[in-house]
Amino acid sequence: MVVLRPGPAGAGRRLADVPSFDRGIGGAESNVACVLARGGHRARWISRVGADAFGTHLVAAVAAHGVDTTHVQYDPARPTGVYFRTAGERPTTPGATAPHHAETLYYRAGSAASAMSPALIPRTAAHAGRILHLTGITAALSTDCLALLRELVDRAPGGGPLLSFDVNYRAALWRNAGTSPRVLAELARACDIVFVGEDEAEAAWGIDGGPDAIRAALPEPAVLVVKQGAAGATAHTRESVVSMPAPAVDVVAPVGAGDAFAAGFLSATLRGLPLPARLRYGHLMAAAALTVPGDLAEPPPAALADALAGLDPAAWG
Ligand code: KDG
Repeated sequence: MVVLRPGPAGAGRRLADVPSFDRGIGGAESNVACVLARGGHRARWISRVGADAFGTHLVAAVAAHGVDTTHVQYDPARPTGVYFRTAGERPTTPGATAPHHAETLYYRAGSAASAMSPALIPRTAAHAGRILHLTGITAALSTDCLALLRELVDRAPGGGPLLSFDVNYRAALWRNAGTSPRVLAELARACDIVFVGEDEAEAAWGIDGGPDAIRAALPEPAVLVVKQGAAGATAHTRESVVSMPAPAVDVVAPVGAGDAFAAGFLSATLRGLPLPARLRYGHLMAAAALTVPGDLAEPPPAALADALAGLDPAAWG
C-alpha cells in the first residue's frame, strides 16, 4: 500500500488534526522483502497494485530496496490500496500534542491486492524460494485472498519452501472481513515458522496465558515465535524453548518493527544461525525500525551493522 503519515507539522497529532501528510510505502510483506533484500538476500515480492500512479510509485520504491518485483501484477480496474496512519510519533514541532495511540484509516476495500486469488497468483512463482513468507493481513482482505493463502500453505510434507507466517492481526480489517480471525490459527498450524504477538493471540483467539499457552494451542509449527513487546520474544521448537530479551530502544514509532523482526529472524535462519541468534537478529532489525517514523529504517544505523556483523554462528554454540 501507499501510506500517508503526518508530515513534520502533524507529528504527534491525531489524524483529524493533521494538516498535511508525507507519502511512503507500507505493507507487512513488502516490508519483510525490503529488509531481507537490504540484508543481502534475494527477495521477491508478489502482489497486485492498481495500474495507477500509486501502483507505479509503490513498485518502484520496493524495487529500489533490491526486491524482485517482476511478478507484481497491475490491475486496470481496481486501485492501489492506500492507508493513513499515525503511529504515536514523538512530536518534533512546537505545539504538537503528546504521543498517542496509533490511528489507522484503511482505503483498501476493493483494492487491486484484495483481488488476489489462486487463479491470479501462480503457485510456482510463490513457491520458488527457500522461504515463502505470508501474513494474516492477506486473509482479512477478501475470501479470494483467504483462498489463496489456503492454497499456498497446502503442500506435500517435506515439499516446497519453508512456510513462514506472521499472524499480524489487524482488528480494523477483521471487523469487516465476514470471517473469524480464528482462521489465522488454521493457517498458522500449516506453517513451519510462525510469529505471533502475545497481544495478538489474546485479541484474535482469546489466549491470554503467554508463550506456553500459545504453544499449547499451536503445537504444529516447527518454530513458534511469541513476541512480547519491549520484554523480548520466546521461541518454541520441538526440542527447546529460548527467550531473548529485546534491547532497550528510544522508540520513535512502532510501525514496521514486527516486519523487521520477522525479516531478521528469517535472515538468520537462511544463514543457518542457531535459535538464540535468530531471535537476537530479529530484535536488532526491529530496534532499527523502531527508531524511524516510517516502516523501514534505511539504511540501518552503523551500530546495527556492527552488531549484525558480530553475529558469528560460533559465538552462539
Ligand atoms: O506491519 C506494518 C504494517 O502494519 C503496515 O505497513 C501496513 O500491512 C499493513 C497493514 O495492513 O496494517
